[in-house]
Amino acid sequence: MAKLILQKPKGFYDSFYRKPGDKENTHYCPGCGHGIIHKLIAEAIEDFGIGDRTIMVSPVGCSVFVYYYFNTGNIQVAHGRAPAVATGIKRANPNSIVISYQGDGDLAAIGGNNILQAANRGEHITVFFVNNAIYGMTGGQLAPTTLPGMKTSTTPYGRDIQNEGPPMKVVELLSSLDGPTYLERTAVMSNASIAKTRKAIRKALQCQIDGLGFSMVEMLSACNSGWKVDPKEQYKWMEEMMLPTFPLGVVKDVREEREGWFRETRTMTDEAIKQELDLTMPEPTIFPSELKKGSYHNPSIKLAGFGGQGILSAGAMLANAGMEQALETSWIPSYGPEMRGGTAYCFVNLSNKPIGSPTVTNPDVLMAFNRPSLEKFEAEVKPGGLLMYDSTIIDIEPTRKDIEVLPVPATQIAEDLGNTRMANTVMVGAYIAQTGIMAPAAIDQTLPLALKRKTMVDANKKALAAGVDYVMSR
Ligand SMILES: Cc1ncc(C[n+]2csc(CCOP(=O)(O)OP(=O)(O)O)c2C)c(N)n1
Ligand code: SF4
Ligand SMILES: [Mg+2]
Repeated sequence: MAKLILQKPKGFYDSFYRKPGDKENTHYCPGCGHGIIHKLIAEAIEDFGIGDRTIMVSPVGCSVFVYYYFNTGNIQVAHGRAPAVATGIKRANPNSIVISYQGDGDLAAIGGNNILQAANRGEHITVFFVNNAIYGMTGGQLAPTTLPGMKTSTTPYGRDIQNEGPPMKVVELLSSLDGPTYLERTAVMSNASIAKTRKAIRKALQCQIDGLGFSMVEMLSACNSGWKVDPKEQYKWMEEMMLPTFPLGVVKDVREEREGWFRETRTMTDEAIKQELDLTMPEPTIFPSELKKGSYHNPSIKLAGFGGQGILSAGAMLANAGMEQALETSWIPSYGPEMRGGTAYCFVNLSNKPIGSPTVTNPDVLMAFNRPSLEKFEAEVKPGGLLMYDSTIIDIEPTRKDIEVLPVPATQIAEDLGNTRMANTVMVGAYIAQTGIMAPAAIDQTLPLALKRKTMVDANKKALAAGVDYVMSR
């Protein structure tokens, strides 16, 4: 009897450690085509032995979390921009294998011109295009690939081709360009079609490995949630609804006619770049504060709270001042799906060395502005790190013993100054005083950049000073 092997391919992480909650299963709806397609790609990455040089570019759409799953380099990009980012990665690292993974809303609607231009340039990237004929993630709106007569939340009477035009046939469209090398449309709906998709995925990747140019597989894929179809009926639905509009098969394959080539990169020293750009950069003055107390160098900082508490502005205060001090800095707001629940996060890095990744998973410093953030992120702080929290509004205490904990009654201090909304600035003041990472003057100078309301600059300078005073007088 055949043995069933329940094991993840090595192209996946053994455990999806980035994913909140369940680390074993994907976040997709049962029956969703994305999960099957992920597995086929992960298996190919393992079999080709390219995991250590593959970079997956995740789109916006249900597959926004591609980076939860693939044990490769990962980057998540703005809606529709995956081919542009993939182009940059590939050109800077010609030996890498760059995969742009995109849905039909992402690729054919908002990113329509991006894919057209990348294909036309014949970029040496591989695009896996998941066509489920709908915007799955946002609740089932019309996509360029939605089928005639198909009901969506934005076409409740069905797609009317006199109104919305006929479905866009992307591989056929791209085949009219000279750029692409290999274009195929497959489906993910039966064992035979999955086997063909598996083969096409491998052909497309091989095309890139051999330096032959742009390759793309369009995969028809089920979205029973978006279609409002019983999962048991989804493959019948695909056969009846999708196949007449989207014929399967190879649409263009000129691999035999093309010769492989790899772009050369030019490596330049920092000095040469400065000379070429005629830049006279100030030498970094590293952590020049007179308030310097401890060893808090090169921190990765997570700021977390509710939307409206000025989390992003607090991060911007630190990042702007860091730039002013000629430090390497990064600032990334993060309010993705949590936006609906009103949570806002911000990641900041300040460093005297180049910053590898701007995301902050395990921060050196956590600034928690509300109780859910403290509860959620306390465990993530690096041992020996610093946890600051607004003790006016957080009514619990952190439990970790291996980190430094600094309660700051930021909201109370801000209220005493006449405006509780400046609690964020008080916290920044407390932070720079506690760590000595930069002088208050550095933040003062750049405050107008971080604040939306310029009339609030003077008041915020006072709030900053009050935060500093709070720490210095402890
Ligand atoms: C700039 C921008 N515009 C709109 C959105 C909202 N949005 C999120 S996902 C999505 C469509 C995704 O559809 P698709 O690419 O087909 O992916 P699927 O979920 O179907 O796999 C849209 C419009 C956004 N996140 N960003
Ligand atoms: S909404 Fe559709 S595309 Fe998104 S996970 Fe569910 S089935 Fe998949
Ligand atoms: Mg879609």
